[in-house]
This record gives sequence, structure tokens and C-alpha cells, in this order.
Amino acid sequence: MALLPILRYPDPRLHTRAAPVHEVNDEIRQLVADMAETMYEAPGIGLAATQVNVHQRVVVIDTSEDKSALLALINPEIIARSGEQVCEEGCLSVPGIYDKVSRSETVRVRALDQHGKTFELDAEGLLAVCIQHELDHLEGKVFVEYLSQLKQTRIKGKLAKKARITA
Ligand code: GNR
Ligand code: NI
Repeated sequence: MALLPILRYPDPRLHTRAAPVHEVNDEIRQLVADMAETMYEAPGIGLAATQVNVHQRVVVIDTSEDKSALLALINPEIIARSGEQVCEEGCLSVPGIYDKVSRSETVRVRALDQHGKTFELDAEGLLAVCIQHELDHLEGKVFVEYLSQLKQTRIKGKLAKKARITA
């Protein structure tokens, strides 16, 4: 197992569109394990491969309180959605920044599991938010892009200042 470094906004590599996984093999299973370790250590409730500079369609999520519900989604697709909810979001690639984003209330997702088997999952609430947030990462989209240009400029300034202090 290994902890992977997480890219920080506004790193241009966060805007890469991830490619589909062609074969769920040991290399992908190792990536899932390393991403899970990185997510739990952060700590966060989700992590997309894009955030660790691997541009393949792999996501890990665990919205449980006790790290008991690891979900690995490979080549995930949202096949149905309904309703609307507004959630205060954060992102491990945009540390210390939280703001409201409007998303679908429920989603049905189809994905491959760690054995390459297709499954479907119905999600609502925070899990549905997290799935949409992670699928956006695979498309090269960071949640702050839903905010106003003024807010995005302020966030870039804040993170640049913090990067100077911590460098
Ligand atoms: O840890 C995370 N928390 C979170 C809270 C509200 C909405 C979305 C998220 S996802 C985030 C981890 C992350 O950056 N995943 O890409
Ligand atoms: Ni994120």
C-alpha cells in the first residue's frame, strides 16, 4: 500500500479527462487500494484517480462514519438521476474551501467492481453528491467551477498564498 500525492487546484492536470479502464487487473486493484489508503488518511469521503494524477476512470468512495463501506467504481456512468439538492462541498484538491453546489438528489450509477463485474447502485443524499463530485473529476471538472468567476479568482489567490507559506 502507498499514500499518493494529491494534486491541488489550480493544477492544470486536474482538467484532464480520464480514459476508460480496458481491463480490471492487478494494477487497477493496486491503484484502488492506494487510493483508498490516501482517501482515509486525508481524510475524505471520496477520491478520483484524476486527483492522484492517474487519468483512468477509477473512483473510491466511503461515506460511512467508520470506514466500513469502501466503494470502488471503475468506468462509472450515471444512468438515471432525479430531483435537486444543495450541499456544502469540499474537495481534497481545494483544501480549506467549502461552498454550496446544486446536484441531483438521487442517481443510479453503473460501474465495474474490483473484479471487473458490472453492478448498479442507487444513491441519494451525500452519497449521490459524492458520486457526482467524483465523476466530475474524471471529466476534468473541479467543484469550484460551479461557483462565480469572482469566487474562483478569490479561491486561486487564497490557495496560491497558502502554497507560498507551506513551500
Ligand atoms: O472529502 C470530501 N468531502 C466532500 C464533502 C461534500 C461534497 C463532496 C465531497 S468529496 C471530498 C473528497 C474529494 O475531494 N473527492 O474528490
Ligand atoms: Ni474532489
